[in-house]
Amino acid sequence: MATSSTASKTFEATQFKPTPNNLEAFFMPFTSNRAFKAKPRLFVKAEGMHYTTIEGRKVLDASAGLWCMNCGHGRKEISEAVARQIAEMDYAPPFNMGHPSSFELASRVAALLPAGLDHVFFTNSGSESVDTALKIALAYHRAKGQGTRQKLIGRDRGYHGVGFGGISVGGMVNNRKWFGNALNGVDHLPHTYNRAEMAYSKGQPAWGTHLADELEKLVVLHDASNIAAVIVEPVACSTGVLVPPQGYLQKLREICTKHGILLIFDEVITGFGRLGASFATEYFGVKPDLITCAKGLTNGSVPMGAVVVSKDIYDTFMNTSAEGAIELFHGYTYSAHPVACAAGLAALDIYKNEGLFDRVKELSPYWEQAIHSLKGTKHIVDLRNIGLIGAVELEPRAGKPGARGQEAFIAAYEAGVLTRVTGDTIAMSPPFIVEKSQIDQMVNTLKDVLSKID
Ligand code: PXG
Ligand code: PLP
Repeated sequence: MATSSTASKTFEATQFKPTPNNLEAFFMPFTSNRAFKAKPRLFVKAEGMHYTTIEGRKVLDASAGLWCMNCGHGRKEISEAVARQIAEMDYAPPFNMGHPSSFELASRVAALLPAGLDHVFFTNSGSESVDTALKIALAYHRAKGQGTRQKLIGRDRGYHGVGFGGISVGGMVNNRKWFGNALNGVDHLPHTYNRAEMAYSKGQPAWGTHLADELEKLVVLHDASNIAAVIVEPVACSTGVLVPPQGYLQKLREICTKHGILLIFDEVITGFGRLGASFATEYFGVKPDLITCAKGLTNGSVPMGAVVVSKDIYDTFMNTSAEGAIELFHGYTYSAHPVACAAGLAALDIYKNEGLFDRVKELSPYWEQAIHSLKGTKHIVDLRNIGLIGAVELEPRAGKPGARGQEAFIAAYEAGVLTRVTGDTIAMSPPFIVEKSQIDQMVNTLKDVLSKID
C-alpha cells in the first residue's frame, strides 16, 4: 500500500513522469541513495559515444560507462549475436556439460596474451574473477604440497571488487571497515603515489621503483613459505589512477619469482586495450602468473569475467589429481554463459576488425596533452595519464573530503559530460572510438566547470 511518504518518491511526484514506478525499492550500489532519489539521473538510451537522459539530453560518455564500454555503445554486432544466441540456446550447464562458444572464447582470450598464459576460467564479474584467482592460488600451492603458502598480499589503495577476498586484499578503507574481519592472513604493500615526487608526471613516474622492495620486507616478516600470492592492479584505477613507477612492476615480478610467490595482475580495467595494448602485461612487458579480467571482455554488454592462468598452474591441477577427479572445486551457475560468450566473441571481433587497441595507442599522445592542458585550472593539484586513462586531482575542501569532486562530477554531467569520481579525483576513460573533438569537449567542459565551482 502506498503511504504518503513513498508516494512522494514516485516518478509521478517528480518532474520526469516516465512510467508508473517508484524509486524506493532499488537499494543502489555505491551511491548516496537519498541524494540520488531526491534528484535522479536516469539514462534511457546509448549510442556510440553518447547516453541520452530521460529528459532527452545527450551526455558524452567520458568514462565508458564504468570503464567497460571500450567499443562504444549500441554495437549492433553484439546485440545481434546476443539475440541469435538467446534464441538458439539460452543456457547450458557449465558443470559436466559444455557448449562450443565457451571453448572458442577461451582460446581467443588466451590468444591475446603472451605464450604460457593460456587457460581461461569464466566468471560473471571482476569481483568473482578476483575471488576465483585467490582461490586458485591457494589450491595451486596446496596441490604442489606447499599448503603452508596461504597469505595473500594486496596493496594499499588497491581495488579488487567487493567479494570478501577482494575487499581483504583491497586497500580502500570504506570498502573494508564496515564488514568485519573478512579474510585473515592478508598483508599489504604500500601504494605507489607520492604527489611531492610525481605530480604532473606524463605516463609512468620516474620516482618510486624502490617501493617494490617493500615486498622483500614482507617476505622477511612472514617467510616466503607462508605466502601464496601478490595481487596488484598494473594501474590502480578505481582509487584515482595511480600509474606504476617505471620499473616497479618488473621488480615485483623478480621478487615473486625469486620466492615462488604467484603474481596476479588484476586487469579488470586494463584488459582489452585500455592502455593501447591487448593487456597491461603486454604494455609493460611483465608476465604475471594469473590475470583477472571482466568489463571489456563483453564490452560491458553482458556480465562476464575471466581468470587467465599460466600453463604451469593448469598443468599442476591436471597432474596432481586422480584420473577422472574434478581438478578444481569451484565454479558458477553462469560460468561461460552462452549469451555472455556470444557477446564476448562479438566484442573481440570488433576490437580486431576496427584495430581498436592500436587506435588507443595512436590517440594516447593527444589524450596526454589534452589532460595536461588542464594544468593551472582552479582547484587542480595533479594530473595523471596512461593509455586512454586520465585523472584530474582536485584540492579537497577543508574538512569535507570528496565534496568538491562530487560537485564537479554533477556539474560536468549537467554540462553534458559523464565522468567518474572517486573522492576528489575525477577520472576519464572514454570508449576507444572517441574522436579528438570529443576529447577537447571533455577537457573544455572540465575547465569550465572547475572555474565555476568553489
Ligand atoms: N578489480 C578491479 C581492478 C576493478 O577495477 C573489480 C575488480 C571488480 O569488478 P566488478 O565487475 O565486480 O565490479 C574492478 C571494478 C570506478 C569503478 O569507477 C571501478 C570498478 C567498478 C565500478 C566502478 O572506479 N572496477
Ligand atoms: N545459493 C544457493 C542457494 C544456490 O543454490 C546457488 C547455486 O546453485 C548459489 C547460491 C550460487 O549461485 P551462483 O552459482 O549463481 O554463483
